[in-house]
Amino acid sequence: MAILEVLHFPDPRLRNKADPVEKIDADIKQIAENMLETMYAESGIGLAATQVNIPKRIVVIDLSEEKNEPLILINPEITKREGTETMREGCLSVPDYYDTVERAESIEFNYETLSNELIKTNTDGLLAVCVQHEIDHLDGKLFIDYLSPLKRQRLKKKIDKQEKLQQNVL
Ligand code: K1U
Ligand code: ZN
Repeated sequence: MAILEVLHFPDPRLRNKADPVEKIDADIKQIAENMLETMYAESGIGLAATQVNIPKRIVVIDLSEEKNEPLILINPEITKREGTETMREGCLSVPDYYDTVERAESIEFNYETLSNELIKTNTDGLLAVCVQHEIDHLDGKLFIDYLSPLKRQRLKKKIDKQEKLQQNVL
């Protein structure tokens, strides 16, 4: 197992669109394990392969308190969205920034498991938000893309300032 480097905004590699997984083999299982270890190490509740610079359609999620209920989604796809809800989101690729995003309230989605099973299911609440957030990553989209121009401008200023501070330290 290994902890992978999580890319941070504005890294252009976060904009790559991930390719479908053609065959679930030992390599894919190793990637999924490493992604889980990385997500736990970063105290996240989800992680998409794009965030660790692996352009494949793989997502890991664990919403449990004890961090012992991992979900591994291969080639996840949303087939139906219903209603809207707003929730405060964070992102391991945009550290120290949280904001409210409007998304579908409930979703139907498909994915493959590591044992090649095709699962068709539905969900709502935090899991629905998390699945939408992670599939956006696979399509090169970030939650900050949904912010108003004014909020994005403020965030950009904050990130520019942090980058300048970092350059002075190094
Ligand atoms: O994809 C990611 O960057 C992970 C992200 C997932 C996510 C969080 C909140 C709403 C939607 C999607 C995170 O885990 S950021 C960390 C975070 O917000 C959090 C961590 C522990 C408990 C609750 C939230
Ligand atoms: Zn994210």
